[in-house]
Parts: sequence; C-alpha cells; structure tokens
Amino acid sequence: MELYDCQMAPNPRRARIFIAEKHLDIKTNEISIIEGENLKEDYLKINPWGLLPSLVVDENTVISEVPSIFLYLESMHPEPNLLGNDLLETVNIQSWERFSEMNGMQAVGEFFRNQAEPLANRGMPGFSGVAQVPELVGRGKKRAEWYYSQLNDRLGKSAYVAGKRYTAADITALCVVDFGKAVGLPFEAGCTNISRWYDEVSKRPSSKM
Ligand SMILES: N[C@@H](CCC(=O)N[C@@H](CS)C(=O)NCC(=O)O)C(=O)O
Repeated sequence: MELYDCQMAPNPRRARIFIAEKHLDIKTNEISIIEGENLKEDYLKINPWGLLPSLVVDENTVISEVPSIFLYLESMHPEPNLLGNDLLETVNIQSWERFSEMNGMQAVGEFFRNQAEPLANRGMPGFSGVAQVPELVGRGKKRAEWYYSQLNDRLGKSAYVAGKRYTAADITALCVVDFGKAVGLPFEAGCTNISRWYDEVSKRPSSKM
C-alpha cells in the first residue's frame, strides 16, 4: 500500500492524520502540486483527476477521495475507531466530516487558489488552463466566515465536532482551520469555542503530520 501525498496541501493532510491516529506505517510518495507534478503523465496514470491524496491499495485499486480512504483504512484497521461505533454515530460523524469538507475546505480553497500567484492559470484543482476568478476570493472569505460561525456554534454544544470524542470529523475540521490560518483566513478571536477545541486537538501527536 502506498500513499501519494503533498506535504503542503490540506486534503492529503487529512489522510496523514488519520493514518497517524491509526498508528499505521504506510509508504508515501511526495508529489508537488506547486511544481505541477500532479498534472504530469506519471501521476495521471495513478489518478487521472490529478488530485491528491491517492491511496494505492493494489495493482487494480486506487482510492482517490479522502472519505473513501478513511473507510478503507478503518475497515482494515478498526481500532482506534474514528468513523463510529454504531449507525447513528457513524452517520453523525460522516455528516460533520462532509460539512467541513464542503463548506470549510472548499471555502478556504476558493479564497486561496483564486489569488495565489503559483496557481495562476490553475483556478481549479487538478487542471491547468483554468483562469483564476478574482470575485471568488471574496466569496470564499464569506463562505469561510460562515463555516467558522457554524463550527463555533457546534463546539459550544459539543466537546468535539461530532460528539463526545475525537473522530474523523475533528481531523477534517482541524485541516480546514490550519489551512485557513496558513493562507490568511483564520477564525476570529471571538470564536472562543473553536479556540478551546483547537488548542486541545492540536496537542495530539497526529496533528504534527
Ligand atoms: N475531494 C477530494 C479533494 C482533493 C483535492 O482537491 N486535493 C487538492 C490538494 S488539497 C489537489 O489535489 N489539488 C491539485 C491542484 O491544485 O492542482 C478528496 O477528498 O480527496
């Protein structure tokens, strides 16, 4: 099994943290998105969408969406459990995990990739020849602010994103929050519930990944 990874990118980090929480040792291959290695033929043979991460399971199977990588690894290595112990917990974790990807990761991504110089002419992940759209910078910022407000409300009622314990939903939210900080779109100081949760989950050894 091999993970195709990109150290500076937030979606591969979701997979790396999950792998670290499971105490797995998986060979990784670094692909530079900034250098455009993900758009070159060698990598497109592995993942024709040009996206990272990809988990190569065997010669016939490449898993290329993070939630599917989570599911595969959890099924192969059930402990520690990160995706739920019963149906209701599982669907709750899945909902919150997807919420952070669709509303947080995509919002910060929209803000970042439509203004970052190294991504000029790469306005969509996995493509070249797609123009940046400056209007999406402001829209991404508004979307991210809404996401942070929702996350802050949630963490005012719940110790962790999906309930009383650390799960995959915390992994994706942490990757969004750190991505936002890195690209100049951090949560506001008034989001004290996010701050309390962030300080705690950031102390986990896996968060260094
Ligand atoms: N929904 C995908 C998202 C993958 C994605 O967008 N990855 C970004 C890195 S964070 C990427 O590959 N970008 C390639 C590019 O910018 O060209 C997943 O869950 O894996």
